[in-house]
Amino acid sequence: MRTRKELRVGIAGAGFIGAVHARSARLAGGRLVGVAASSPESARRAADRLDVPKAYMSADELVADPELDVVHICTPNHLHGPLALAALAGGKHVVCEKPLATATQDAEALADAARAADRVAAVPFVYRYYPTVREARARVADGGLGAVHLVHGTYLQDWLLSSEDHNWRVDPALGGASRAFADIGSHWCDLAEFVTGQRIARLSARTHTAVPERRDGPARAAFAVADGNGGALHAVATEDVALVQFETDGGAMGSLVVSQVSAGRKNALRLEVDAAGGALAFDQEDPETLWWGRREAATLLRRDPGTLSPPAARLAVLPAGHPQGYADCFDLFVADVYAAIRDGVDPDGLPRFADGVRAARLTDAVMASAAQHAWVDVPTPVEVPR
Ligand code: SOE
Repeated sequence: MRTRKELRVGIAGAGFIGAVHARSARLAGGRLVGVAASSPESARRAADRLDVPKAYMSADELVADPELDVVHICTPNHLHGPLALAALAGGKHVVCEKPLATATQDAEALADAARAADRVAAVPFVYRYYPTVREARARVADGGLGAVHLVHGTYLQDWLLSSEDHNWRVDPALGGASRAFADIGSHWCDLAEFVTGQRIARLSARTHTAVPERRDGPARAAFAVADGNGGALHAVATEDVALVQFETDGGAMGSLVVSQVSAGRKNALRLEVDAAGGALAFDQEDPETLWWGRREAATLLRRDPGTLSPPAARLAVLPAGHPQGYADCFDLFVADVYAAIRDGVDPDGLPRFADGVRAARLTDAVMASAAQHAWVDVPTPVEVPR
């Protein structure tokens, strides 16, 4: 009977993503001890919903619980930093939703604290876990595509299209100074750098608030449809749209359109890498295939464990024709985190706090460039040992 170290898990935050973390933690062999939410009553409802024994009085109580080995932080963004720091101080491993913190210096302090505490500390840039993304990364890395000329794409959603749509992310005090770029542009940039192996070295950005006023209304989950019971209109200080052009440290050019007000687009992350010997394109809403373009033809490569490169096949847990999706990415991500905790391994492509710091620095550069209407250099991370 194979026995493996039991991991006692707490989930701080009971929204849509907290439930996703809870499911993946269970599938990775974690024992869910308890959940915290915005109030004790909300935590009790979440404990019932998630079939978890304990409802904490607060997230602070959860991260201080000596009976936990791993804490998943799924609260609104402004709480990420303090909760992650407290969890690390208490000797826990941490999975913290992006953005790691709403200020770069706080994100850097968290990465330093995780290293000092020798804890596994990860950020769910989970789109890395699509096997077709790993296939694209492997084909760029093996040199088969040649020099990368252009990296471009979009990340489009429509859940904030109406002035009736409201969410804590809109409020800079809860979500941070940047909304659309920090929330989803960060995913796209993480994926672009992950697939190409290149870093965005300088960028020029513009941001736009397309919906200048929104109704307060009861805080609704991401993607929830407005029920028309909104409160008073209030001015919006965070961006709905970000346009970014960039140059990489590998000599490529790039562009990105980020929007949370694009009607009909639900979670449309698209990335294309155009190189000397061919092009690859990934669509998060159609992740079972990878588009491969050459001068003489264009092909749809299928996610088939039997034909994928080894780094991609590792994540292809279902046969071809049995689609893997977003939840599978989360399961594979948490399984890698727990393997790193249990076995001290360094799973290929595991996004850690250093990647959260990178996202924070890119966000700072986008906001600075948009404010100055100028090109801005992006500090290239010093690759620190895990
Ligand atoms: C809302 O924009 C959201 O849930 C993001 O917060 C997630 O990071 C993204 O994966 C899906 O959309």
